[in-house]
Amino acid sequence: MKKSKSFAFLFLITLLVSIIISGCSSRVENEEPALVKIEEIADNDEVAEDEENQEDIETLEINDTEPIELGGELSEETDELIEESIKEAPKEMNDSPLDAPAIENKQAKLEEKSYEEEKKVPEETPVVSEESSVKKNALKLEGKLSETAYTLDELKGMTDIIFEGSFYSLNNFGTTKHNTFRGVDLWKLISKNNIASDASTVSIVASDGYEMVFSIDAVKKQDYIDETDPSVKLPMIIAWSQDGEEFSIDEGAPYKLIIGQKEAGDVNKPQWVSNIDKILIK
Ligand SMILES: Nc1nc2c(c(=O)[nH]1)N[C@H]1C(S)=C(S)[C@@H](COP(=O)(O)O)O[C@H]1N2
Ligand SMILES: [Mo]
Repeated sequence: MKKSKSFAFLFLITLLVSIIISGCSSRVENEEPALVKIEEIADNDEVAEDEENQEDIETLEINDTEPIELGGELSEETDELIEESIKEAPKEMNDSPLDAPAIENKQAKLEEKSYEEEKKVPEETPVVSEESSVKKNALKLEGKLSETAYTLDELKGMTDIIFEGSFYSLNNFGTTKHNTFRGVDLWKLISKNNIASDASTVSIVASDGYEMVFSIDAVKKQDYIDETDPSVKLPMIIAWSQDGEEFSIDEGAPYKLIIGQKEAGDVNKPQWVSNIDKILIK
């Protein structure tokens, strides 16, 4: 019996070699993959009784979409496989010729995987759209507080914490400007959500990854200045409009962090985070 298995294995190798030689430049499209021929041999020799082997054969048969390329990369791969089979032949042949690595074609493995994954999908998975459960263009508050997300309309409804005022900006190039912003007082907004007593920083994170980190004390501060006007005292705000015009949603949620100056000469414009994705308390 062992002798006939050896013969079957040798035959298999011979077959593979002849496939490579004859198929070097040919392309088998959507036909039986060459390796499926193993099944025929196996059936003839009545050695394909092992269920695992049957599964391997089924997997090979699933190949009905991707054409198998013979020659080029695959033939190199096949060469390797043959070398491997020869090396491991004695051990493998004690089980069954079909366990030989020759059928462990990488493509077959891949298909086996996706096939297995397909099989695992329950038949009636309820499809819940993420869009329906997540508020669109919401301002997210995350981290050490009661996490929440506010829509623009919800923010506009918070009349108790709305702040509108003229802010002076100075950027790195010395450019200065005055603009009127309308939004909510950042500290008062955070305070509505049970901020943890050990929270120490507030990160303002934009959808493009731009981020500014402030200490809790910096966010609490309600007396940022405008170096051109000593009468001005400003809180940090999350604004949704500038000079009466709402921010566009083209590049993210329509919120912008606005902060005054700590002292005269303070370059505050780079701290104005546009398109805020979330406010993260740490
Ligand atoms: N989301 C986001 N906000 C940002 C930046 C950025 O790259 N991404 N750049 C900052 C810098 S360096 C400056 S000077 C100002 C520029 O603001 P402006 O685009 O309104 O001129 O935005 C600040 N806010
Ligand atoms: Mo900048």
